[in-house]
Amino acid sequence: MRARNSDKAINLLFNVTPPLFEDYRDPILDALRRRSIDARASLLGDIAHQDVDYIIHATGGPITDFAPFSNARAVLSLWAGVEKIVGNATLTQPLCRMVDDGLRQGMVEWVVGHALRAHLGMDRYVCQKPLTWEQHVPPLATDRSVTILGLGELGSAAATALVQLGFRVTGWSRRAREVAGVRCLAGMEKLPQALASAEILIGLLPQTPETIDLLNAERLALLPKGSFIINAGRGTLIEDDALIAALDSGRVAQATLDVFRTEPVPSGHPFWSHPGVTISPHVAAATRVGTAAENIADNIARAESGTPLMNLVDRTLSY
Ligand code: NDP
Ligand code: OXD
Repeated sequence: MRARNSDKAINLLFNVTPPLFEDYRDPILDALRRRSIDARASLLGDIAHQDVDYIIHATGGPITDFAPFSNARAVLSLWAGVEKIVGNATLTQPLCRMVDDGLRQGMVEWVVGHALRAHLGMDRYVCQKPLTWEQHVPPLATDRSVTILGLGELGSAAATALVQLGFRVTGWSRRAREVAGVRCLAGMEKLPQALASAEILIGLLPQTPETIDLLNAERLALLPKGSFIINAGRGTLIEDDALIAALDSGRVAQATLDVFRTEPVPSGHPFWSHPGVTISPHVAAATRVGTAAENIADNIARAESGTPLMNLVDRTLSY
């Protein structure tokens, strides 16, 4: 990594949409200034390719060929999920993804909210019109088993919050993990066990070749009857047709989906009309400008001082 010449302003190229440029430019430049780094911000077309030091990236940005940016020291994603860029063959620069306190807190709130909604059967009273006087007392959280697929930054934070509420939480990941109070399982051979106890199943996995269609008909059939699915990782995790069939058969009582194969969900897709599906339009957790700008600035400061980058994506794993 090139050592920093402190007299020279560095050049940031924002590979983002114009509204995101407006949102992020000043917070990132300010955060860098607080770290004694002067920087200039540009959009594609405003700067020579070879002068770019860092690329700030978000899905929807205009650059698809990263090869001409031969002096760029890193591509820094504003998104946690990098499936749309990680396989780009022109991208040889280090790729860092977003790990952000705002993103983490937002996801914890969203997951806990929907887990409690499922656990308490809230829809019964919220959606039923006219309401009839029927009492359904839910079990306590201590008698409810929840499984979280993915025990990374977001999954482990959600698992911890659910443990604090008293739920019996199982977490599943690729490598062995330890999260206090969570029964941690790892690897494909443990997936059936993780699914078998999932009265509430929460998806917080990245999209990789291994996770696409992971929840097919055969695996959905391993869930306890009447389970709830809450997916906020990526929409490719669950086969759409298999999910509809599992809902129709009662294997799955309800699915709350924040992520989809195609976003927005195309009109006419069965999810729109299925009574067991709640569509949440990819709002589970958003990167927050304030905390994310600090993250980007921290990483640039590290690169400039020759310290290893944080949150590097492992290209061999695709996340
Ligand atoms: P991390 O990379 O921190 O964690 C990913 C987790 O998934 C890890 O525990 C990892 O295992 C596990 N995993 C990956 N592949 C496999 C596999 N083949 N088998 C078992 N476990 C696997 O990611 P984050 O927690 O930060 O984010 C997760 C995803 O959430 C993002 O990739 C993104 O798609 C999505 N997201 C959605 C948002 C929304 O608003 N809906 C907002 C932000 C993110 P291991 O621990 O062994 O590495
Ligand atoms: C992300 C997302 O990956 O919002 O950051 O899904």
